[in-house]
Amino acid sequence: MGAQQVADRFAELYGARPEGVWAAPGRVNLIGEHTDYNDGFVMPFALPHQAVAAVSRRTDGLLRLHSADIGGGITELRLDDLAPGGDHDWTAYPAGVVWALREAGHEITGADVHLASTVPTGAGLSSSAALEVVIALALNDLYGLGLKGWRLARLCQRAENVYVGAPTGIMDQTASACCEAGHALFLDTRDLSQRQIPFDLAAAGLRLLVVDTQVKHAHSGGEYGKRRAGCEKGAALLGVDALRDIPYDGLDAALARLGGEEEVAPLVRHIVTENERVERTVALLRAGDPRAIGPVLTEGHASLRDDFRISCPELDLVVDTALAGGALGARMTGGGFGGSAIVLTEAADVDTLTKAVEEAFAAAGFTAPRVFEAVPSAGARRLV
Ligand code: GAF
Repeated sequence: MGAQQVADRFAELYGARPEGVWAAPGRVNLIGEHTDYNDGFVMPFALPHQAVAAVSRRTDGLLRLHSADIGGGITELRLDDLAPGGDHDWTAYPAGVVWALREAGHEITGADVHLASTVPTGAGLSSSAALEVVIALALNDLYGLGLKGWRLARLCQRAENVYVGAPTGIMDQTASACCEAGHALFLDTRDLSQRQIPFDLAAAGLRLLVVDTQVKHAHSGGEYGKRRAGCEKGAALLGVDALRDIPYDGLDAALARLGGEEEVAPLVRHIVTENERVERTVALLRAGDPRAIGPVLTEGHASLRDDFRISCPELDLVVDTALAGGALGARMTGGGFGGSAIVLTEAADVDTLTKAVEEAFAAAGFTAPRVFEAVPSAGARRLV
């Protein structure tokens, strides 16, 4: 989606050129799933797919929103009427950001917005975080708010948690705001410290496929919240602030203490082992051995399927088919209950694996998946 095209459409809609055009990407999470609300480690990278927003300020307290992707005209909202709760459509993401900014004391007097996004929705690739971050960055720049990186991400997370009502962690917004091309972002969600880890798949002769199963999911639904509550219960039973505080070599003792807690114990096991998998992945990439992360990704899938119980038949079929076809590793990515899986493969095997997954879906009677290569791309930025 070109900046010029989005700016031109803005001019048609609002009768003047926009003050600027911004972009914020969706993400793939390489490893570190559901660890972000447990103060743990995550390792996403940005997709080339992005939300692009043309934006101008207003002075009359109105927020006007238009999307190229969703039918309908301009939605006009009064800033003073913005409030969490209620039924929400796509406008809740940009409106929630404006609400969160104003609630944090930033002076916003209105905006005209035209948005266009290439991030697939409901695919576990953070289309909503991309919408939030692109609006936050545009308003930050136009209103000179001085917000950057994780501070911007925190406000977007607040919009999602409180305004939209989805109890998600900080990973997606931070990925969209902070990722860099050619790198994965190693993020400690406890103190939000970050390290950019070089992740140049092409140079290593590798590819990472994203397989969107087309099974739609939403985190405002109950299952995500139940997992989060289960993790918080685990931490409370173990007497720690967050499951991050259980070291990998203390896992057996922790599980022994949770003896009768059949619901909670597997959740604890997933979080503790997943944090260790993120650290192992970072170490392998730093050692220049990207092929070796394959089995770590696959272990992560088994843990999400068996302990965290958030996979689904379509995601499992991608992983099983890819591994049977010689992939180096595969796992579901994102919040789960549908969405996408990732497959790490030798470049030469891309076509064979893609065909194998498509055929397996057809044989199982599933909707045809959408398969594409993910290249670690740039984070949010001003385009014009
Ligand atoms: C979703 C959430 F938005 C993230 O915060 C994270 O918890 C992820 O699911 C699972 O790792 O994308």
